[in-house]
Amino acid sequence: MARPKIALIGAGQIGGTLAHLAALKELGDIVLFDIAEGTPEGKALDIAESGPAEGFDATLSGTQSYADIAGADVCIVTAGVARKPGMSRDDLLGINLKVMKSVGEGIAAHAPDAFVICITNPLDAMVWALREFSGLPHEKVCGMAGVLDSARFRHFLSLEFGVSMRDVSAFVLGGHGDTMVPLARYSTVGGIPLPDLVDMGWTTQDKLDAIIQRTRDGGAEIVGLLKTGSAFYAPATSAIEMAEAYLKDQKRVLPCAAYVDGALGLNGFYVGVPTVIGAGGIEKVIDIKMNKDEQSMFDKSVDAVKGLVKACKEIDPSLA
Ligand code: A3D
Repeated sequence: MARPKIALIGAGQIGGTLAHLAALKELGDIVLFDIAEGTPEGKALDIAESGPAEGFDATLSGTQSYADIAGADVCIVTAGVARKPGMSRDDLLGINLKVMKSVGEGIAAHAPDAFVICITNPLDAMVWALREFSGLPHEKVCGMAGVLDSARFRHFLSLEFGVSMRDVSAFVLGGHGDTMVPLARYSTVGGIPLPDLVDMGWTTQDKLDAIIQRTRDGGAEIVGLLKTGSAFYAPATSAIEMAEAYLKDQKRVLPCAAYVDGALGLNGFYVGVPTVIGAGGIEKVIDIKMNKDEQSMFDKSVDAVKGLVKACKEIDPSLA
């Protein structure tokens, strides 16, 4: 049986890290696509040359032609630009929307059966636009954000409690941005929900609130430290976890930006929700029950994403 084919659209910081991780994990053969001539070819060759020492079996190649992603099983999209000083949100939206158009058309023409994971920001609006431009089934197009946001929450909680990150599970919903909704009630240490841990005196509500805020600001914290560019190791790891769940039909329960039609009071909308990822793509959106406070945070987050989608439709009337 041939190895699966993984197309990475965008060979920047995250794209290169995705290629390295996919090779190390032997998830399949890897094609890096980027408009920057030489970048995908150079990264592919560099990673391939680590193969003898690592002992992986995978071919890596770089390209500027969508024809080379033909038949890809998974496409992970990081193509686009990041916000630069002086650039408004709408400027960024306009530029990355055009990128999503070319990527969506490229995937539709050459890899229409792929499971597509979008990482390009602003995430929830870009995954919606990518789905619209590609015309792929909704369950085959999703966005990576919740796995990363939850991983950040889990990391900070493990530091607070002094326990292994493996024993901390966390739940983050909503859009990827300031309005994301880390749900303490559904987050646990060794199965014990966070509010119970506060009652037990293992931490305080103030400390928990500070951790939740640090999670919301997780991306900005890294940008502030790096000064140029944004996080790429953990974002790449998170998308690889989703790709692996699809390729190995793992039925993983992972939060991601998925098309929600009927669950959580939403009709036909992309936002961060708990899902099951397996060979069918997004096989299920888990319709959790929220209390009044959680629902109002979630509604606020949904409204923020709706604002971005509206702005996309104004920029490109073909999407309206
Ligand atoms: P970067 O290193 O700039 O890579 C982006 C790549 O896209 C560059 O190599 C560009 O040449 C390439 N590119 C630009 N236009 C096109 C095009 N039309 N077709 C193909 N390739 C193109 O960025 P990065 O890898 O650090 O980040 C990529 C994206 O992920 C950005 O939009 C970030 O904001 C976003 N991001 C999202 C998260 C989430 O959790 C959702 C986290 C971190 C970064």
